[in-house]
Amino acid sequence: MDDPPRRTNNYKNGGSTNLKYRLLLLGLGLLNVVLLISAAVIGINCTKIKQGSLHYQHPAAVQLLTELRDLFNNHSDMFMAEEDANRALETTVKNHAMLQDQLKQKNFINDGYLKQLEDLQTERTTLSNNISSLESSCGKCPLGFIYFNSSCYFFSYSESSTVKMNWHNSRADCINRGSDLVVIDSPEEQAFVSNSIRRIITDPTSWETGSWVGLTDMDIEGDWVWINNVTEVETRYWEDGEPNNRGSGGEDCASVHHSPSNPWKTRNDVNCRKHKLYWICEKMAR
Ligand SMILES: [Ca+2]
Ligand SMILES: [Ca+2]
Repeated sequence: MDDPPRRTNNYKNGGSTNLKYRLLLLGLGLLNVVLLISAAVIGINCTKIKQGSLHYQHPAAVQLLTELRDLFNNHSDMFMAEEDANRALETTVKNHAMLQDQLKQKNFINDGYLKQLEDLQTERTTLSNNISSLESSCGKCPLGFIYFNSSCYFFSYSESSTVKMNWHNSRADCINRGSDLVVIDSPEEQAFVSNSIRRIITDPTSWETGSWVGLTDMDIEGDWVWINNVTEVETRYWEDGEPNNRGSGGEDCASVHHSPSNPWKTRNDVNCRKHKLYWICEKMAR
């Protein structure tokens, strides 16, 4: 009879190892169960805590939240109102600037109208004076003569701006018109002549735009005598530096022309025969 196979030490060692594995597996399983239970408990508690925190509402907190919400809503309303007010302000400023521009334009137009009105009033005054002058001189002066202070005056420039003659021919023309060269024997007459030549002479800076008057020193040099034999004693009506009797043949006949720097200083001595100028005639009014 054969002996039963003997269990070797290896066999013994293999059984011990299996037992360890089983024990280890059992321990791990138990540990898993414990961990699973712990996770479940923690999850449940977390859920409770979370739910409790969500649903927990203290009255003071609720009031604060409500006030905070109201404040936020009020702030939003105020912000929107501020924006509306800013837009309205911008519109108002633009409208104001536009109105100011319109006002400036209207003032400019009004100034133009006022200037035109002043010009028309001045023109009406001038026309009125002319009518008065014409009415007062009506029938007193020949055609082409201007009435002033009981005399009639003819300014050749007003008849022709191109015709000029020497002093002798000019005097002859005046005589042909029933007059003679003007004799200026009062400040009023000097002012009348000064104003008249200022109106009719277009180039007041040149002596060649002057007009002959009835004043000469052809008999005695430097002794100025009017054609009515009255010696001129006034010297203030000569232009500065005149009379100077300059040039060959001298300058023995007086002319007048407008002096912008001093309307009173109108007189200049000119060569009677060589130079040709306009002339002024005078005769007594009827
Ligand atoms: Ca002279
Ligand atoms: Ca001179």
